[in-house]
Amino acid sequence: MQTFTSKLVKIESLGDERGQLTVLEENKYIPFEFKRVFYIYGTISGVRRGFHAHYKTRQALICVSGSCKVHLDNIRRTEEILLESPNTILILEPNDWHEMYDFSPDCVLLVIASHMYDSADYIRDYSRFQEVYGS
Ligand code: T46
Repeated sequence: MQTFTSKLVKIESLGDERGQLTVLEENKYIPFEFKRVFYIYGTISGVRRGFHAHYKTRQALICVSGSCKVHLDNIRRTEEILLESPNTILILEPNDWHEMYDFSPDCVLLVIASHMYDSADYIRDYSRFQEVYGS
């Protein structure tokens, strides 16, 4: 992932004899202040979602259950990321086009976002993505 601004971060798990607990805090493992949390689950087998980049929204993606893959594209390179641990975060920067796929039936993909939802912040057209981030 070295040429991507997005990056994978390992989180410490606070486990004891009762089980596991993981904490996420602003400006610690999540390198931004966040305004919104949503989660994607019950994804039908074979479905691919995403297909966009953003202008400003930064996000943190965590598979808190199950697994899924994320396809990243920064115009110069593509990469496939496997998310399969509640202790790994993908810090997804706005300039990386992303698609999520291969969701396991038990996948719960938690997403923490820096901004409130705004459909105008999405770049859903690949040509527009190349115009904005190509140079
Ligand atoms: C992203 C990836 C990782 C809202 O009304 N509010 C929200 O906060 C969100 C996230 C979505 N919506 C509505 C918009 C659509 O009508 O929920 C519907 C499904 O959203 P979308 O098709 O954008 O879902 P994905 O899985 O393609 O993308 C989502 C996020 O939208 C996006 O920011 O980066 O997860």
